[in-house]
Amino acid sequence: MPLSVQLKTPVTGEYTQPTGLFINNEWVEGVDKKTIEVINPTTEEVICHVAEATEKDVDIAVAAARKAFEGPWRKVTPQQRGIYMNRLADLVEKNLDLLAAVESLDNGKSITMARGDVGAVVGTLRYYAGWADKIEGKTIDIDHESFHYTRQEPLGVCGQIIPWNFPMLMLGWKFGPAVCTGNTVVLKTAEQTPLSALVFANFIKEAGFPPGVFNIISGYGRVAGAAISSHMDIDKVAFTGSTVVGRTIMKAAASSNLKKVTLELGGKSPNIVFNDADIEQAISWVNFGIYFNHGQVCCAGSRVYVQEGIYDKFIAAFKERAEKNSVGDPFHEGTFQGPQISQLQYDRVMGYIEAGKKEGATIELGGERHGGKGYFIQPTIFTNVTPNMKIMQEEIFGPVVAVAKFKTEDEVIALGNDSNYGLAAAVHTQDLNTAIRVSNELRAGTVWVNCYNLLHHQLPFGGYKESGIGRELGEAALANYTQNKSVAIRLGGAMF
Ligand code: TXE
Repeated sequence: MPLSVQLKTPVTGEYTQPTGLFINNEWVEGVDKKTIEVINPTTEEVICHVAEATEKDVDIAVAAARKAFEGPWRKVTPQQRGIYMNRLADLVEKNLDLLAAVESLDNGKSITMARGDVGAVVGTLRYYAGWADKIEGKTIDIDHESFHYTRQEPLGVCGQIIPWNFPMLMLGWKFGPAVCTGNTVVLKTAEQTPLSALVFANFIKEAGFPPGVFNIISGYGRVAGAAISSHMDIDKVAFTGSTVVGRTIMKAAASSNLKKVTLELGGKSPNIVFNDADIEQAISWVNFGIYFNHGQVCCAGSRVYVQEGIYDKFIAAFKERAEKNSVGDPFHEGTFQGPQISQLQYDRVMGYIEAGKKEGATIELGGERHGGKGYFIQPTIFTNVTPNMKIMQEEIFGPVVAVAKFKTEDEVIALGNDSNYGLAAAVHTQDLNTAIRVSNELRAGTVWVNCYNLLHHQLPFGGYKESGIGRELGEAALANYTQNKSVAIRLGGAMF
C-alpha cells in the first residue's frame, strides 16, 4: 500500500496525507498489510485507506518505544524535553489550518470548532513543555545518620488509546503529560478518525524528537487496542472512550502485567437552571452544553433540570434557540453542527430517540434525520421525562437532550446525582450561595457555574464514579505519568 496519498480539502486545497504506521519516526506498512477504510461522515464516501496495526505491529512499536526509553530519551535533559515540545507546538500552530481541515474532513466537526481544538493542542503542548524541567522530588529529614530524598521518575512505555470525537485534542491531552515527564508512547487512534494524528506525526520528527519516543498507529480496538492493554512490556495504559471498553481495559491490565490504568469514560451530566438564573445566558449555555460537537462530548449536558417558576418560558425560548443552530457542511464557516461520526453512531442515537418516544417522553424539537446524505441528526429536545427512562440514564452521545422540571434545591441535587456517571455538572443561578452549595453537593469531577463545556489545559479534568480513574490536564495529570522513588542513604557509622 502507498505510505501517503494526495487529498483535498476546501480550506487547504491539495495536501499529502500520510497513511502508514508511524513507528521509530518512520512510515511503515502493517506487517499483515491490512488497511482501514476511512469514511467522510458528511458525504458517506471513502476518503482513503490507512495501514491497520495488528498485534505484531504493536509489538514492533512497543520495542521501539522501549529502546528509546532505555537509550537516547533517558539521556535527554528535562529542559531539552521542553524545548522539543515547544518546537512541536510551534509546528502545530504553523500548520493549524491544515490540521483543522483534516479534522473536519475526517470527523465532520465544523472548521471553526476544529481550529479551536488545534489551538487548544498548541496550548496544552506549551503548558506541559513548561512542566518538563519542574518535575521535582523532596528531601525528607528523618534523623542525623541518614539522608533521604524522593525522585519522580517516568513510568516507562505508555500505551494510549483515544476516541474519535476529539482526535487532535485527545492526542494533545495524552502527549503533553506523558512526554514532558520522560515516558515514551505508543498511541492508537480511533479507527474512525486516524487522519489528523498522522499529519501531526510528521511534526514530531521535524521537532527533533529521537526515534521511538512517540509512535502513532491506526488500528481497531479489539485488535490493536486489546494488544496494547494486555501487553507485557507496556507500563501504563491511558484510555478515553466508552465505559464498557474501559472495564475491558482494566481487566486486561489486571490479567497481564498489572500496568497502571487511567480512564476517561462516559457521562450523563446534569445542567441545572434555577428560577433566578439569567435566562438568556442559561439558554445559550444549555444549547452549547448539549449540541457542541453534535453531542459527541463525554461531559455533554444531556440532562437539563429547570426550576418550575421559569420552566414554560425556558422551554419555549430554548426550542427557538436550538432551532436556529446551523446544521450542515462542516466546511461552511457558519456551521455549528456537523454529522455524527458514523452510520453506527447515527443508528445508536436514532435508537435512543425511538426509545424516548416509546417510553412516553414528548419530542419538543427534532427527532429526525437532517438532510438526505451524511450522518446528520436534527437537534432534539425531549420533555415529560422521568428519572428511570433510558434517555435519562444512558449516554446518548448525540444532539439529544432531556429536560425535566424540579421544585427544590434538595430535590435537584438528588436528581443530579442519580447517575452511575460523575464527569461534569453545571448550575445556573445569580445567587452565589446557591452556586457554591449545589456545586459542593454534586458528585462530579467538574462543575460549571453560569457556563458549560469550558475546559482549559491548566484545569484538571476527569470523572467521579463510573466516569473514570485519574485526572487529565493541569498539574494533576503529571501524577498519572510518574512514580515516586524513595532513596535512603546511610551516612556512615555502625549499623544501629
Ligand atoms: O467507543 P469505544 P465507540 C462512548 C459514547 C459512544 C460509545 C461507543 O457513549 O456512543 O462510547 O463509542 C478503542 N480494547 N464514548 O464504540 O469502543 C477504539 O478503537 C482496547 C465516550 O466508538 O470505547 C477507540 O480507539 N481498545 C467517549 C476507543 O477505544 C478498544 C468517546 C474508543 O472506542 C477496545 C467515545 C478494546 N476491546 C465514545 N474496543 C468519551 N469518553 O469521550 C474499542 N477500543
